[in-house]
Amino acid sequence: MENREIAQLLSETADLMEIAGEDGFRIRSYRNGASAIEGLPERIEDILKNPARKVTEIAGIGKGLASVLKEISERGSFERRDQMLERYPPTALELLKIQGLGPKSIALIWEHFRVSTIDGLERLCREQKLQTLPRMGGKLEEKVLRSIAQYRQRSGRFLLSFATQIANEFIGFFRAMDGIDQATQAGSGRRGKETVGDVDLLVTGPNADAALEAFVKHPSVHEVLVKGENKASVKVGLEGIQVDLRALPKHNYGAALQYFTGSKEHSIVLRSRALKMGMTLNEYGLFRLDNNELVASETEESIYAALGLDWIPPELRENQGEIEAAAEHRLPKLIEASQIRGDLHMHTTETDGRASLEEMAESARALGYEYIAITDHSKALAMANGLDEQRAVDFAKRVRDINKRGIGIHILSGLECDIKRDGTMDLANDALAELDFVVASVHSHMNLEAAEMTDRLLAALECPHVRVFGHPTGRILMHREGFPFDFERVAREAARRKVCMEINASPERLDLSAPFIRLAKSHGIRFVISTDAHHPKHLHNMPYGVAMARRGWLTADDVLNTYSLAKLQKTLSN
Ligand code: DGT
Ligand code: CA
Ligand code: CA
Ligand code: ZN
Repeated sequence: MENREIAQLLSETADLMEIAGEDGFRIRSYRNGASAIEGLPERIEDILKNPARKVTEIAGIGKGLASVLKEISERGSFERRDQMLERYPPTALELLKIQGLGPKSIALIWEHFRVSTIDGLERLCREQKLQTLPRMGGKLEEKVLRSIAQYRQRSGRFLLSFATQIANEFIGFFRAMDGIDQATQAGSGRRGKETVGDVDLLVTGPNADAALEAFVKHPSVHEVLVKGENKASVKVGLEGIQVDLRALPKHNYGAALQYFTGSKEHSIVLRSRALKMGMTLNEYGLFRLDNNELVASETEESIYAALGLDWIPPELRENQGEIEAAAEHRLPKLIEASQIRGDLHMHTTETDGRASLEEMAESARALGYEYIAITDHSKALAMANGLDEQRAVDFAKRVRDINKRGIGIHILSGLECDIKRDGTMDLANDALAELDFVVASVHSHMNLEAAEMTDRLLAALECPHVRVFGHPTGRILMHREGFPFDFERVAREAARRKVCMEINASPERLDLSAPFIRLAKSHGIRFVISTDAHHPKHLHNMPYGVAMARRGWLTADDVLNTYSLAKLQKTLSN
């Protein structure tokens, strides 16, 4: 079993225990265990098999969890999970994803109506039976019905980070086989879309057929949906994400890669361009219409070139003007992950982060960064123990001392300052003035009317110390839409005041999305791409933010954290 799957068993069990109203200690230990295991570079199963090792070496795993892990590796489940599954059907877990319903309500609904499915819950709301339960009313029924509709819309999709992880596991597996020349991800994952419906993979090489055979027998495959001569589709892992694999001959790999990368909208325009040029394009190649002669098929570059186009990076293939730009040789030189020199949004144990400043700095240094900004929360986030003015000023001084001493990477003293409901900053100006880097973010009152939210954000931009507008729309993928406001007005004002917009690389946010990035850029905005790390392992999420920037047509020059420290500081002081 992969670490990811083991972690999932633990967190599912914790969810079921929460529904059962069990004590918090055990639940927390399962959840902490799950997150420790997910972040582990080694496989738990390898550690368990090694007599010289103990899983209790891992921070977050005690004796109790160690025996649970042993049991999981032996039989794929553990006693506590089995008990919980006897009490509540696994479908109850799905109800936790409906906004407006907590674990207690789910338990109550199960006890009264024996309902544990989305369809059943929908019926209860329509028949106005939910409101017969204590503390539930007609308003809640309406809210739950809305949440169910939203849930259905987004379900069946997966976060880019999750799909990438699955794709990379298989690609690594194929590349380790003999006789495989290439293994590549195609589809929406290759285009860096923030959520994907399924994972599309291509392999080529003399042993591509063997790769197909090995694919359907891979241990993480739970179900084989289709198995043909040169393609197969399977379901993987407990989440049941679909993975499609195609085994191809080398001579048409480029054509297949182009076809299966999509998007469909991009390919449709490409095909009509081919037709106008007397050619036809399909997954086997580009052919002349008059005599069926093959024009190009082995590489994507040769196909685009034969169509009179520069090669178009996958992230741009959404039929948003990229084909015209490629024809006129004016595609932007997109930013690359290797150009990132620092990370400008992260948290530490001072507030709700899981590691100290020194640990975060060391991990960032190991990534080759030149600088980071530590941006803990401000006091409005009381639950996170946010900084008040005194702590912020003390922190700025501490950072100056650390930089003087030197720890191998430059630290900017930052703050993620809450934007209060009225648009004022959570901390007073004289405290903010002590800091190198203030990110202003909305974390509360997200349900304002658009006009009020716009005024609030415009007011926030008036604070002269704000350098960045953090996770600007507040969206949480597949969970919460961004809050409504007049984005263009705010972008124009931010550009005028030289406030950057953040592209938050946290996989659940990826906020801003590509259309907003392009819109903001058209108003002169510059950007930072930041991980918002709450743990050293989150620093590795940077490429997802870079993918959004690329989808938004950004170059390195548009993104401040590709600059050298000297240039960054100069830009910030202007
Ligand atoms: P997803 O999986 O929903 O996130 O989106 P994609 O883009 O990965 O779509 P998917 O997996 O259905 O198909 C992969 C690619 O294959 C798609 O981007 C373009 C190509 N493709 C699939 N079906 C069609 C089709 O009916 N027409 C054309 N032109 N291309 C298709
Ligand atoms: Ca796909
Ligand atoms: Ca597919
Ligand atoms: Zn935040």
